[in-house]
Amino acid sequence: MTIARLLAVFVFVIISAEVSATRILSLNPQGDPVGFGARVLDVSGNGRYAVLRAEALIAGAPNTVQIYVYDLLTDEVEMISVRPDGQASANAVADYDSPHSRVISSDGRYVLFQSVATDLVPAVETNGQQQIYRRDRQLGITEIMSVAGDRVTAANNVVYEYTMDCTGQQIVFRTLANNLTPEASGGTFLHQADAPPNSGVVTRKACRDVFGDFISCQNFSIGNGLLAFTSGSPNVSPDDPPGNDIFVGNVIAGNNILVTKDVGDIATSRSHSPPAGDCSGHRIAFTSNINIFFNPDGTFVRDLYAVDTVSGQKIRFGFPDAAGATLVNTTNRRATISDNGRLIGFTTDINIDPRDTNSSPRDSYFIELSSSFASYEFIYVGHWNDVPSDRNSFAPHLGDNGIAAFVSDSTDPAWPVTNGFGHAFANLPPNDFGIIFQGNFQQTP
Ligand SMILES: [Ca+2]
Ligand SMILES: [Ca+2]
Repeated sequence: MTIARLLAVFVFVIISAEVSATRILSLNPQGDPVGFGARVLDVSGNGRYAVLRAEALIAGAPNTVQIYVYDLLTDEVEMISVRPDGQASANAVADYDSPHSRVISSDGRYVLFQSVATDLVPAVETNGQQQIYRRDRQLGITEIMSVAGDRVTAANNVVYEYTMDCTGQQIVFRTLANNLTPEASGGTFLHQADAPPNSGVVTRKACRDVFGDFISCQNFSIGNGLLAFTSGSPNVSPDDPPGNDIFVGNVIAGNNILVTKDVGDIATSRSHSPPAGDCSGHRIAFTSNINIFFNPDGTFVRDLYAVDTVSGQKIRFGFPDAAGATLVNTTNRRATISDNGRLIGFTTDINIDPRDTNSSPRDSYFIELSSSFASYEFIYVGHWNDVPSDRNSFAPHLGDNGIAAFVSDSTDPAWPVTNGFGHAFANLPPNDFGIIFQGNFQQTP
């Protein structure tokens, strides 16, 4: 295994206060905030499509939670969790348990979701389990992804988290099912959606240790055949310290690189967020309490990091003052990343931007990295046309063009009246992103 070269990166930090604009996405056909609010699951790499989980966003939709794609260019909303005839599935879709990871391909064509419904792909016996499905928006078809190599035998036990790569062809999921591969055991599986049927590479187990044995791994992201994950198993890499760690490895063969490598004392308590990976698979963002880089506070507090496992570059993101205070904590423990790896979404209780004057325990921001990794800039997301949320803004997901979709339950009069439910909002990219959807963002509530 090649040991990545580790480079110290000296960063130059800017706070952006450029004018941007906000709009609400989770409206019903009458133009009112939809009942019970919405969640933002992802934004496509091209920045055009936001994936929402909500009730009845379009006319004729049932009052059950379904998956929708909001087209930020045309304002069209498309239901994703549909039967072959295009009508809503009889069942609500499952909650989404891996909010750091990708569920829409970069071009917006493929969308991944989980449901217990039996009417999405009626020919498949779902064994009474929630299964993973991929909607092809171009062809208007839905296929099951949590299946054996015959593409018919569905998982026979609980399916947990799921994600896919930027092309939408590599799907990773975790399940207790023992009927998917010859190993006849549960674990994490890679489903190659475009592999020839019965080719032997349609569905395979993933995550191995240094001995080549399959291990338990969780919280994954996948890009270009590289899997970022956490595992508490021993010997995941040659230098694996005791306890839970983040790794990036070849999804088939193993050959894992330890990402959460301690600088100085080895932390006995190891708490990490899920690693969020870009399309290349070798750049990830995450939070961790261990010190993987020079850390001004010298203690085991949680920090936000980005690591590139090919170049060896690492950055710890701190508050832009001399102390470099940590941006994150247990409440603000998750990070997201854009498909191009340049934008990193996070939430913080620190009012970094001058417009952010609230006392909210979490507000949405993202970091724009320069292409060289040598500098970065903070962009404030969780506001309504520059008015800060009076409550929380969270779950920022980012298009490569700087479009950010997030959730807020704000009730300040400057915001749409949302009855206290968390709703989906989109924030216009600041000036320097090259505005492509500006016309759509000139609306006021
Ligand atoms: Ca370990
Ligand atoms: Ca704030």
